[in-house]
Amino acid sequence: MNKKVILSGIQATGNLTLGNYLGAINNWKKMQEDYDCNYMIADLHTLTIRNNPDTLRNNTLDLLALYIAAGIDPEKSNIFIQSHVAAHAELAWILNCYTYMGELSRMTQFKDKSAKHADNINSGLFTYPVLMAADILLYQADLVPVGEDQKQHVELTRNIAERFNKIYGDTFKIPEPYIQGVAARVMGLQDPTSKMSKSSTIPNDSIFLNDEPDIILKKFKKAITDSENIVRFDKEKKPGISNLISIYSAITGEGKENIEKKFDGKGYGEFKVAVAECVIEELKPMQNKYKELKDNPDYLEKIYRRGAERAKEIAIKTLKDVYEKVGLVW
Ligand code: ATP
Ligand code: LTN
Repeated sequence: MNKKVILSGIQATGNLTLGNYLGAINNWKKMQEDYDCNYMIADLHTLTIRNNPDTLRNNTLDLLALYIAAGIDPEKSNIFIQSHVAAHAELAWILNCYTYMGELSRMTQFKDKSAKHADNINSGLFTYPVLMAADILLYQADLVPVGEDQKQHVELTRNIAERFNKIYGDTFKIPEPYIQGVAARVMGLQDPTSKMSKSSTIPNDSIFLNDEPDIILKKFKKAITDSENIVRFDKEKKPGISNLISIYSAITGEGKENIEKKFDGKGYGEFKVAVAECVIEELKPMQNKYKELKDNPDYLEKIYRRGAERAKEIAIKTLKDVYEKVGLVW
């Protein structure tokens, strides 16, 4: 029986956070046995903000090392760099012509990012979700494992694909977002009302995957909570402590009620240390493996070259079909 196809990616914008790990990579790892997995490093998407070229190159390889260190096995999953497969940019152009300005204006990420980078609201930022749709549709993906914040983009992808299929007949598989786990939206430690993000400028708001244990402990100790001092899950009234409970639950596998019982009468100080300790333990093997891989650029190059070849084979089939359907001479 044919396995279902997965495609997902992360932008190469620097240090990954605990949010990226719990919301995305950790789920990717679990899917490798049962699905045909394609995991991409979204370097083209990164160009929507201004990057230093050397930093971007470095971040791209860093992200590749991190995928592997986190347990994405290149023998089981196809790992590749988005810009190595020209079909992504080619299909994105075509899909742009089947996407409406009104749809793109409603995208929450566009609104957030244009507020953040008011001096650089470029058209790439606006059409960012169309490139993402091309990423997904080229591989005829069934499922797209992402964090909660990307659900809207996958829904737009479905709309574009359905619109295209309606005009030209079956061309694209209609993908589903696959959002899993208690930590599908990890919130900032200093601002628990917005998501933990790589590009957050608030000090101590994000846990980075390469943070040293003492830094992780310090950040959790400083996490904003409330004055009740009772470990109880209540997202509305107690967003800070609820976020910490979700993180602890995602890592240990313990249910929320169990955690509330376990820390009954213990206060926030003790709970924060327990959360920090489980995060430190979870990240340790990945941090060690990552350091080894970074010292082995030849191995990394072998993986991304092979990944690009495999990805091209699949992507070109879909692109050719689309070119023929819209009337381009192939
Ligand atoms: P940036 O700050 O550069 O916008 P980001 O931290 O939001 O980046 P992305 O590259 O946009 O990260 O996201 C990569 C993946 O991680 C996506 O699947 C996204 O849904 C997931 N993700 C990002 N932040 C979180 C979070 N706080 N909680 C859960 N999942 C998250
Ligand atoms: N926009 C995504 C990254 C991304 C992606 C994709 C995710 C680019 N292309 C295709 C899933 C499928 C983000 O996480 N910010």
